[in-house]
Amino acid sequence: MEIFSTVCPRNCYSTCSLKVRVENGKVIGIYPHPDNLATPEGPCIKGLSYVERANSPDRIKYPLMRSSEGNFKRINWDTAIELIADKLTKIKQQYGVHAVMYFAASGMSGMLNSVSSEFWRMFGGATTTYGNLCWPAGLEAARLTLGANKHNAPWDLENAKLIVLWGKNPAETNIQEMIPIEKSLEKGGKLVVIDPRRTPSAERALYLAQIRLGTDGALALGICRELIRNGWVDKEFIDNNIIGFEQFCERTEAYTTERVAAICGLPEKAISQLSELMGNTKPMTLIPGFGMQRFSNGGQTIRCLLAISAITGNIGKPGANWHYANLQSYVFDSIKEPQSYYPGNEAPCFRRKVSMARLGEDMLGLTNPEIKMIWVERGNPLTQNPDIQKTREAFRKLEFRVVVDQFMTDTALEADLILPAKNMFEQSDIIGSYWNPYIQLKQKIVEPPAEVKPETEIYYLLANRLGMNSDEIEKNIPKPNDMAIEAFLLKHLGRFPELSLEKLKLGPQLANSHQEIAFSDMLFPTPSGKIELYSEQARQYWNVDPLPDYVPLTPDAKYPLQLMSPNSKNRIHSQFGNLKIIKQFETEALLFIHPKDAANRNIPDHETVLLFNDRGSNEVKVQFDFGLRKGCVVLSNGHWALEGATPNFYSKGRETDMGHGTAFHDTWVEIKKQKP
Ligand SMILES: Nc1nc2c(c(=O)[nH]1)N[C@H]1C(S)=C(S)[C@@H](COP(=O)(O)OP(=O)(O)OC[C@H]3O[C@@H](n4cnc5c(=O)[nH]c(N)nc54)[C@H](O)[C@@H]3O)O[C@H]1N2
Ligand SMILES: Nc1nc2c(c(=O)[nH]1)N[C@H]1C(S)=C(S)[C@@H](COP(=O)(O)OP(=O)(O)OC[C@H]3O[C@@H](n4cnc5c(=O)[nH]c(N)nc54)[C@H](O)[C@@H]3O)O[C@H]1N2
Ligand SMILES: [Mo]
Repeated sequence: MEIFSTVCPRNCYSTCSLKVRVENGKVIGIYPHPDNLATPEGPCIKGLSYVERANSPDRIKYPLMRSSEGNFKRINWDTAIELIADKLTKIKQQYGVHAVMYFAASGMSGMLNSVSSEFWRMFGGATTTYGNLCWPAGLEAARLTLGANKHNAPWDLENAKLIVLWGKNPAETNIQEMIPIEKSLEKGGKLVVIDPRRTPSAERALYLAQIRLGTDGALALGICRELIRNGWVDKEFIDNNIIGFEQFCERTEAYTTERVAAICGLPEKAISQLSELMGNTKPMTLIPGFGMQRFSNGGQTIRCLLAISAITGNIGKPGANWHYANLQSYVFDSIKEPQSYYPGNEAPCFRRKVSMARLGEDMLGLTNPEIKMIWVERGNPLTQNPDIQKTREAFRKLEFRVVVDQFMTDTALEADLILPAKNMFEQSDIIGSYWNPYIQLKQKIVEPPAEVKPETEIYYLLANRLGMNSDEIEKNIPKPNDMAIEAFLLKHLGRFPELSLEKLKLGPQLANSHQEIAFSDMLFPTPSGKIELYSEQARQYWNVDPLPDYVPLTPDAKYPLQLMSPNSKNRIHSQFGNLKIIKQFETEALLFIHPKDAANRNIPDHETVLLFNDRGSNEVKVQFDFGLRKGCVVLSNGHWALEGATPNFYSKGRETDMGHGTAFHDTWVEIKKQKP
């Protein structure tokens, strides 16, 4: 029996450090790792379920080929590599490299993921994606305003006297954050939640504002107007650190309490009370979530919220900061940052790209050459990308589809060839985080089962089979052995000479450059060197108003209910839901609805209804929720299309106003009884 230190590599704020017990080459126990000050109490139920997941009989363990009857048949690696090499060569010769599409998403993070892009670059290029399903509207909004995305260390939250959870639900999506929130409350701090749902995060809140979806920009501008009118702003901080304050004051004038109340569907008193709290309780930490920026107006909304933190001087101090994303240890996956999509910043061989948000539509629209083949890894686009019917249509038009995954997902089921993917215990990698500040080693602690191979090895075999230049292979793709992987990791750690693999094997490490209190030096790397409430770049790059602005959504008159699809407690997107332990907590997909909205349609609780709009229709069971704002319904994302329940049957392929994010929540639907 041995205990190893490692880290959860899922796309999740917490990025928990873990201790893992291994016996006879099997993972048999998961425990807390006390050295991580941000995640001292151990992981969530998903983290604990790794014992089942790692040893699951449902794992794909061999290359699988679709037979002419449509079933999958086991083939050996030689045949699989030969087949892929043959397809790649023929398609490249006949149509050119851009007829091949490389698609990767966020199923597994780590530094080694860059090997995949290197392979496709060495191939001569490929069509790939730009943008992101997750957080880029907010990232870009904060980058335009503050110049960088970073926040105080998670444990600093206990120093806040006021915490505002604005469209974030950490009790489910970042459970470790609830620890410093509780500590702040114990010390007399106050918690405010702004969310159309009464989430578990709101249980201890002093105030819950159940705002109308997509109207947060107006609320923030209304609050700013009150702050300015009452003199509850930090004059000295503004004079020293902000540009555009005068113009911003003018912008807020139209957002009277009365008007904002009507736009947001809140009582007028709520706006004055929130303003008074935010203007007079210091220090304040404002925590905007990622859910709120999944709208066509998401980026500008986030800029409106950030103005509250800025004009009250709640930036760069203990207990006071803008807590969106902390990229201080997030140094390895630059592909996710919006700047990498700016014209001129991309590698020329990848210049042909399709929007992550409009995947299906864009793939179908490409000509000269049309896409003939796709390679999918670390992603499940037929569950997680919007407008699944379109994406499916685009997939089905292709000649050849390769999917690398651990399980038989919606996307794997559409493949011609499935390659088995390693899991987090089967290959070492370096993991950053977007919340906790540590750099961590995800250690290889067991051998991959049966014929599972990590992507780096698959690419190594393919590169050799394709006869790529051996010096290039040597330089860019680590050989398939543990020493070569460690050497690769060490080489790429180069900019952190203070970190060694030996140190990282013991547990999480902080880089020397880590700033516990972000922006405490008052250095803002914007063009002006100040906080830019007025941003010329906002206009230049995204053609939006240079000032923060509220832009109303355009509802769909045919479908009166707005569909929200937040993240769920017991899954990470489309992962974990297939495990027995998770099924105990979530037996089936449920559509949450306010009882009044249901009564208006004569629908009783627990009834199976038809959920529909122009893009799709499916049966789903309703669950009454008195804590939900009327006019919206909730179906969490990550349910498999196979089970008929993914919200992405209904979402449109639409980008956010900045950052090339995905406007999942600009979705309207209707429900009706199956049997009238
Ligand atoms: N358990 C679990 N944890 C996760 C994940 C997971 O899938 N499961 N995923 C990880 C990832 S990749 C992400 S992006 C994060 C996201 O986690 P969060 O930042 O918490 O984002 P969401 O769950 O999308 O939405 C958060 C809240 O926003 C609210 N909301 C929706 N629309 C609006 C609006 O118009 N105004 C306001 N004020 N609120 C609104 C929703 O009701 C929801 O409660 O979680 C990470 N952590
Ligand atoms: N309607 C709606 N849709 C949403 C959202 C929403 O709020 N509403 N949220 C969006 C957000 S925030 C995100 S981040 C995305 C997430 O969507 P995706 O990025 O697609 O992430 P996951 O579903 O977590 O994982 C994708 C796949 O990666 C596989 N995988 C895990 N590890 C490995 C590995 O090492 N190698 C390989 N090859 N595969 C591996 C998993 O088995 C899984 O099938 O979903 C988005 N979709
Ligand atoms: Mo995400």
